[in-house]
Amino acid sequence: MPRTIAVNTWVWTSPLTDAALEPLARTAARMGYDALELPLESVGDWDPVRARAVLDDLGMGAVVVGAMGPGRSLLARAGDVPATQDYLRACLDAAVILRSPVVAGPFYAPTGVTWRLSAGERAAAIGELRENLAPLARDAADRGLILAVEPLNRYETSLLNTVGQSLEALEPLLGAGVGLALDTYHLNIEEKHPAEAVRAAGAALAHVQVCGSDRGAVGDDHTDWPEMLRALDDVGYRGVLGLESFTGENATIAVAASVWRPLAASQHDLAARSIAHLRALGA
Ligand code: LER
Repeated sequence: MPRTIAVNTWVWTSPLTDAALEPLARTAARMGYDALELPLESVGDWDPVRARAVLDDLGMGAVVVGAMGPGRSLLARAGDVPATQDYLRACLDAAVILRSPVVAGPFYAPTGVTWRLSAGERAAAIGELRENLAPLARDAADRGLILAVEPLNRYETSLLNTVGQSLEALEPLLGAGVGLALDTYHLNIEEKHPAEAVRAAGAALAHVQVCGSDRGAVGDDHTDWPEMLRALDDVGYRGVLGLESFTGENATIAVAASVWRPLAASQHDLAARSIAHLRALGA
């Protein structure tokens, strides 16, 4: 049974708008993608009802991705917690309309903001995160959704870098509206064995993002893709594989993701080569 493979519109543009969505959906469908990952950078950038109509027309699925830009945080030291909770509720509402199974993203602190943490400060931060995530977990569960929380590499966050840390931090909330989103780019930087990290995530795995180890095309890199797909099989993951990379042409995303050079011959090439490689491996 082929997997559902999505491409994130961040491969081409940021922020996503209504005007950009339809042509990108058509491009992705022509390449063979089954679904789009739709980042909601600011509520109102694009209309979920309209997006659903565009995707229905193409027979495509959707995954809503939340963006933790400056000031967005579930930790008070790094941003406005009530505003972030409202934003994540708006993402959940969009996901209901789009029939997205999850809302995925690094839902703890702004992406690209790091600071030193003593063991005591870390424990306090995890406590605060659990407290501020708990009402959102209930909102997600009430809507039949999962907030898929993504660990990021050490240069983009101090808080959750590994699967082990994430499982421990989120343990009281896992299963009831909260799971993990794993991105092979971050796994490659932080995990000793990326496929073993996927196996460790097990039933908590709610979303998977893929790209080459340099954020370029899947298959143009050193990742052991057959082993990664075996690990996903081993944990029974049948959710979406979402290609996530970024255009260097947008300041916000390019700086957070540190895209300082083209990662493929073109963004189109990056997307086309990735799905071709995954399909050739039977995904
Ligand atoms: C967000 O999903 C992500 O993976 C980050 O690396 C973006 O900076």
